[in-house]
Amino acid sequence: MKNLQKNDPAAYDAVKQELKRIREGIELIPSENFVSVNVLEAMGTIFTNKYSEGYPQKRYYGGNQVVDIVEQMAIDRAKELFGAEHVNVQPYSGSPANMAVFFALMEPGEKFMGLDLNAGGHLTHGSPVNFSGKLFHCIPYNVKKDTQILDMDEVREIALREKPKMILSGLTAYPRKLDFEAFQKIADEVGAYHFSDISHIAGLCSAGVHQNPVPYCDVVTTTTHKTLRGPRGAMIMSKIEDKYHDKYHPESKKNLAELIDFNVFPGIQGGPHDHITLAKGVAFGEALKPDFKNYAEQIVKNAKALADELISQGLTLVTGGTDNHLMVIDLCGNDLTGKGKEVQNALEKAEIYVNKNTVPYEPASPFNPSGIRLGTPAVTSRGMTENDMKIIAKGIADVVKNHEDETILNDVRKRMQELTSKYPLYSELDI
Ligand code: DSN
Repeated sequence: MKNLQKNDPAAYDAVKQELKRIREGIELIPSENFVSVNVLEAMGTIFTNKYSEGYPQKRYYGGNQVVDIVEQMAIDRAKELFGAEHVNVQPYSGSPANMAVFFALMEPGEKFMGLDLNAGGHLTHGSPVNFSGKLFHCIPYNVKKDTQILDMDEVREIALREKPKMILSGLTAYPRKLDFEAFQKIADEVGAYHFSDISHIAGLCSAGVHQNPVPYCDVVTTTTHKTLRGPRGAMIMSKIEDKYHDKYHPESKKNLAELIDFNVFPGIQGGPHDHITLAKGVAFGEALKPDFKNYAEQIVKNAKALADELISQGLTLVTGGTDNHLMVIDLCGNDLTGKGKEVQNALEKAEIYVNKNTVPYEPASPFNPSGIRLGTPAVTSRGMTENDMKIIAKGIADVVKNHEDETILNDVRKRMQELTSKYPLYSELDI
């Protein structure tokens, strides 16, 4: 970064500070990861200059012959990775991807089902403060109060009663596996579209460590920057044919793939970010390599090791553990109800990065919730394994139990720095 260093020292200094932070700290926010230097390089290319509204071979601007190759490469690799019939790689991020799907499948005011936000759903799965809950009629489904686990019989009962036009399966803070086949059966029974948002677990799904929803669903969205370890962005995968064309879109001449594309552009977006499309293709290429399967398996092994040790250290986890890459500490179990923000800040002082989160049937508020969400994609990318998770879990437990004791926070910080010093991060970068 010699040019930035010379010409904009303030910007260069910010990059250096952030590099120091991520090198020293323990990154446990489950939606974050460390992309490869190949992906970083792809994001910093001259493709950022181009405008390419439209799709390969059908553009509104000239000079897109190379961009067409780039976009088609990303599409082809994504199709191979997930076994998808159709892929749109243009969504800027997860929320616009989900918005395009809503607009493709639903009319304002129509009914759909999504997982309750406090139980681990996403804002775009029907929260009243989001477009999905404002423009459409969300019937939330929830986890069981006693087990905090999804009950598919209950999901089915709601679907039979409410007859939604769409059922949305997906998660951002639910630590167990989703049974996409069961969701599909329910959707079939009530004649609803099945739309799945696998933003968090896409890397696990592509590697066969979690059931892949693509064979079952009408539409699947994912961000590309979480377990999939690509650039910030998203994509939409779908079937080509619209199974409910005659029932829901009798006037339309478009199949499902065309409906999705039309609702991304011109529906809600303008020009795609071609430098990011290149980086998506690079990341999909990496995820197609055999090593990525080992990586995905290690994410889950690390999550289990972290969860087991947190429990051994006396902490309570939502649902009692994890099957995927994430877990949620239920602070109510340690008399810290509504103290998620304080605990998050204390962990940050110890250079352990997590995010405060609601717990199912949250007794406090979303601003001062009772949970801490954490996960293992980023620490696994650094090469950490199960023994390291034990050290981290002990550090987390010490902070949770002593979150106002600066001496202990300082001691944990030193232990975490000692651990991270053994796992160099981005040493290839010349910064
Ligand atoms: N903000 C993301 C997450 O952290 O899960 C979801 O969009």
